[in-house]
Amino acid sequence: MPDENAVKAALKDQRIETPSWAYGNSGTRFKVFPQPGVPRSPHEKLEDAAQVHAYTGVAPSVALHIPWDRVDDYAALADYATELGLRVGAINPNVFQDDDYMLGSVCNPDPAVREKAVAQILDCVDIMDRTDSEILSLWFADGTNYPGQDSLTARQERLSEALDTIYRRLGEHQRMLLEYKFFEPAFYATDVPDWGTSFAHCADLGPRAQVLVDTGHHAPGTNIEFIVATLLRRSKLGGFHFNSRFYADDDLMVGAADPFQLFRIMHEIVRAGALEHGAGIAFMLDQCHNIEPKIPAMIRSVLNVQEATAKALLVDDEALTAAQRAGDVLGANEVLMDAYNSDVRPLLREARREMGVEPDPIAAYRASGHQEKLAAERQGGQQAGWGA
Ligand code: PSV
Ligand code: MN
Ligand code: MN
Repeated sequence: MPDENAVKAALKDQRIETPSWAYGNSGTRFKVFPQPGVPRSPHEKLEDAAQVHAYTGVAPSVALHIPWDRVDDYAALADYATELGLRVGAINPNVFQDDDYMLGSVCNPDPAVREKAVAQILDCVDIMDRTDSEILSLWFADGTNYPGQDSLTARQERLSEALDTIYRRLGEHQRMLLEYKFFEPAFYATDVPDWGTSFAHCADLGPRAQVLVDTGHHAPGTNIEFIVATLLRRSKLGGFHFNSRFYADDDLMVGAADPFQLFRIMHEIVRAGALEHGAGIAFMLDQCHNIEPKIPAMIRSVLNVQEATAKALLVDDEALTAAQRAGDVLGANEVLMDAYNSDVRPLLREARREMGVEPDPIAAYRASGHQEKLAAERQGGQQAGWGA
């Protein structure tokens, strides 16, 4: 059986990154519902992220989205993050919201548009330098809507050329993660639709290019843990964008739709020894909170990742391996399900007490009156940019 102290130590050590865009107002193409107390600037988004970290103790970094989080002085923004006990996490270049990008960004048939997109991404690497960010997180909305609209092969060539330019600009301590998504906004062919395409480009580029798995970017029924295991085997898993989906890219709270899937993913991570910091897997959230209050939703999401991780850590690996080797189908499944069905909340409360944070972060945040204070202080919160 796994040692309880070792399990707690691993949980205390895990880090989960929150995204700046989850703190702003968001919605669907039908309506963005503004919420009271929402941040009015990137600085205020950091302040909200600092609350999530204060209540959980495991969320010290914040991903930025450029230009949604545009400021004049990025070094000063990073300093402000430090003041709040945070640091800047992944930088996400936005190359999908300009009119120029109607036919794509780095895969666009027009070389001038491709150049503009690459320049924008290189600017983001400059921002990484100024903020000490180590991850460039790339997601391209590129694709086509109609058969024949553009050459699928030519678009891959353009993508490869752009990625190569960007890769060569990265500093020694920086890496780029290439995210895939099976459809939307392009409906016929997406240029990076799956892990295989992302893997192929990353393999061509080199060790500092890795695949980013966004859990919401798969067709229903996809065995995501298999993808995770395959990428881990080749040291090509860079990290996650956690969220959950019922239908499409729903961006709901991680672990809300399918906590069992999250557990299965974390089981592969734990089994491969990839929870340790040295493995370099970035556990990031990529969510929108359209109808629920954002700070507690982020806290809830962090707790959901921790719960899945705790269950994965509780898997009796020795018993599992023995059952697997013996071909004991039911026995092996039982070992896994035993861990999944355990109530890890008391263990997590204990780990939090030992860390000096609130054992029940949601209840403590609710009781703090912070949300009401924000609602009174902040008027006219910003839109996250997404769902606009
Ligand atoms: C769009 O699908 C998306 O949700 C991707 O997952 C990106 O990571 C995110 O937006 C931010 O650009
Ligand atoms: Mn994502
Ligand atoms: Mn997404």
